[in-house]
Amino acid sequence: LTPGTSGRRPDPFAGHASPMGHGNMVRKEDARFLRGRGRFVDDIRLPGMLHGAVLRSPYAHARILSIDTGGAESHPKVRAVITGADLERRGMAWIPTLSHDVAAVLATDKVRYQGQEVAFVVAEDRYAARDALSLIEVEYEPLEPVIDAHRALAPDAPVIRDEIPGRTDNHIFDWEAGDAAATEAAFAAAEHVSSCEMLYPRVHPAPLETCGIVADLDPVSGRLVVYATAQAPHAHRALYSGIIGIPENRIRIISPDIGGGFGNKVAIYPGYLCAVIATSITGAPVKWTEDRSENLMSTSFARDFHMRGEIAATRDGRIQGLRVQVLADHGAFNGTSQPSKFPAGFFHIFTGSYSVPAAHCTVRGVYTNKAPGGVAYACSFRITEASYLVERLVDVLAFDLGLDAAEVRRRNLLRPEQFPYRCATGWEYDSGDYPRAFELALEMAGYDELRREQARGRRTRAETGEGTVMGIGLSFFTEAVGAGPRKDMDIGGFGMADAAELRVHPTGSAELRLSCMSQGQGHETTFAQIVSEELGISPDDIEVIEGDTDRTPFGLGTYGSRSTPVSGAAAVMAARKVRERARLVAAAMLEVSADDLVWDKGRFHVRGDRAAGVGIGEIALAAHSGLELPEGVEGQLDATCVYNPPNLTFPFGAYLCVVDVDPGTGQVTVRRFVAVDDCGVRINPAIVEGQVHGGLADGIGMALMEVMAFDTDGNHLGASFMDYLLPTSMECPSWELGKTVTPSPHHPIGAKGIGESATVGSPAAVVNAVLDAIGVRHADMPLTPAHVWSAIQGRPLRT
Ligand code: MCN
Ligand code: CUM
Repeated sequence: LTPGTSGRRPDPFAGHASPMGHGNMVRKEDARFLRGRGRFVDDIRLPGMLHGAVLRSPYAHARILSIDTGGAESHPKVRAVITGADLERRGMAWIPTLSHDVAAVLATDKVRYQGQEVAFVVAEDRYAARDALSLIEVEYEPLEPVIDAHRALAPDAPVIRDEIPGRTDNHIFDWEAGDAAATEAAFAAAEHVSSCEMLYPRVHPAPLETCGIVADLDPVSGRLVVYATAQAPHAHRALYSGIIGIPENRIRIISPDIGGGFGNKVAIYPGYLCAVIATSITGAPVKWTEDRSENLMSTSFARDFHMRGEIAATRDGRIQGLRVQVLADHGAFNGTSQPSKFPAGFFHIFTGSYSVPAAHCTVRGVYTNKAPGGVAYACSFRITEASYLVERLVDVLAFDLGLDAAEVRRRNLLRPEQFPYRCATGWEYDSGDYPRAFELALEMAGYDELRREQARGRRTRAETGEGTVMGIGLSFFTEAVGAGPRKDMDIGGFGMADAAELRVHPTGSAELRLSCMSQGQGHETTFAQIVSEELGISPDDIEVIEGDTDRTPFGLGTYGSRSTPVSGAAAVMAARKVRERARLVAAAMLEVSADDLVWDKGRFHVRGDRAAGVGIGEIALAAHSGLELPEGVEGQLDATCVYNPPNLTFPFGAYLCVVDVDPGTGQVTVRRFVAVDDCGVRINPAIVEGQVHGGLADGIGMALMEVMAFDTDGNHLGASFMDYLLPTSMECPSWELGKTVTPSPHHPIGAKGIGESATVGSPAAVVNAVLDAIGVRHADMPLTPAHVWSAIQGRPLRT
């Protein structure tokens, strides 16, 4: 990491190297991260800055009888105390969500989940703000909480959202996809039907950096500057403007470095709005930073899908139909951040990677006394749930028919000639060679030998009653990332296109301004590589600018692994526009026709005469010089592209997990994990592998230890990392990665997204492996030792 060197290192993929020029260059951003020089929201300190703290509800469901803020207000360091009543007077106690609902900013009538925001204290320092919280007296009348999603629908269940006139139940929406009649017919005609109830438990993205904000309203200019952990700065600006009524041109959102997002930092949280209101009340900048418990208890959770899946097949395991009913626990407000027309996200891609003639799903959303959210944690808008469902069902089918799980997959995987493939629920998969990736994973793992080892182990155990049991779990996933075509999807009314602005400076260095936002994915490196590949400028000389609405063009930000599919494509197209301008400038420089020029790695030369040429650096200088340019050719070298993707990209992968289970204790050890990913053309293979490593660790976490559990009173049982367990290197094996490359036909460089693939694909492989080891048909995640042990005893625990 010597400053000024290109940071290139030997390519471990030499032989099948990345088609992109600078392949595995080390991440530019690591020079500051590894030296502790990252700049995160909590590092922002403005002169005269005050600190906010949130008073939260101890109850899951209670009526607020009174709030007395007198004690807190008389604290010598407290500058302001804000309650729901204050917000009500400003018309801001409730705000619209992206899912056609409203959510409370500070509770007025009732609290609806434990940890809900009740009041906001602003003080001279963080300690005083926290101390003053205990001086606020709130009188609550506890109400019966609704914690179980099934109970939410009972006729006598308490109505959580009784502030909505005429509301008499906790039902939010019913949604369906696919062809019900065709699916019914497929099931009626099927030789075999397997079904299974399964829960994808509530989990949390749990980034190491919690959410935070510094809001600074200049009372003279009326300009609001917000530093925040925002995955989508431009979307945030538009939403703030709509909510607080300051025109967008007077709001600047700055996302500095983000210490992990994983979907947790897409939404606008009450603490942010309170900080904005607090700066307007006090005239001083206000910082609010969540602590760990606040993050785990109150911000976007993920999953909580109760699914009943059915699979119809022939006796030899050929799938004829898939059917699923979902009960979706959305918490107290429907606050999922996803394309507006999709109340269950992209769950309807649940036919997965298989040729399934008929499919149908229904999703029913309900309110419960839990935090809102639902779409987070590398979920690709609920493809995590969809992928888990189908991969579990295929294993259940194999179990019921007494077939090998690999063989059942082999019989049903989409074949290359079926692409582009329109699945039974309407998605058009862009490209894929599934059997190749699948066979590669089996070969890397030595599948047949593993099965033989398993058989030997079972015999030994039957004879001696001793030893661990080994299991092999498979999954094959299809992702849909890069939302999305404007005609098909929008978020809060905004079409999902993103822009890139590229400027090549006179001396040949460049800057690329993007609307997406890295949270650790390495955009400063990979987007520079994209432009470098198109223009021949060294990636070290290309500055990637993100996360500042004053310095970047409009776009909807980073989630759903859309940066490469959308902003990446925009960057390519902007660079190609610059190249075309450069061609005209080069033609003027060389006094030849532009048509006679040939582009060769950063240089135009005259056809047939390699020596007669000019490099991109010389062209850049000339473009800014007094050179006479032809009529209609603008000087300078810059371009903008707003990219509206024609389709999503469909990365896929084949995963195989080997576990050893101690039947005496239920302890699971992940022995091996083979992951073959295909995300089309890889821009930076090392970064892609890093993304996969992270997602595989996520999968082990969710499959074996992560869960946000509640007691019957609605108390959150996982409000710290002592209780909400995250996987560490101790639980992870040394990953064995493989790849195939099937370019996306519609992306300008054939790249597909990768950021969430492994999180989507891996949980099923781990669960399938554990259940294979213990010979149990189904048990829900997380497969903690207690769950595994109970499942072995024939009494699976519910989460
Ligand atoms: N990349 C590549 N070649 C490809 C595809 C991607 O080199 N064919 C590179 C990209 O250039 C980028 C990275 O891989 O540097 C991820 O790209 P992409 O798949 O486009 O995903 P995004 O950049 O849009 O990231 C979002 C995705 C999501 S939605 C979650 S959630 C998640 C994830 O990324 N959160 C993360 N990975 C994360 N990784 C880290 N370290 N931190 C998070 O918060
Ligand atoms: Cu669903 S988590 Mo990511 O899309 O930010």
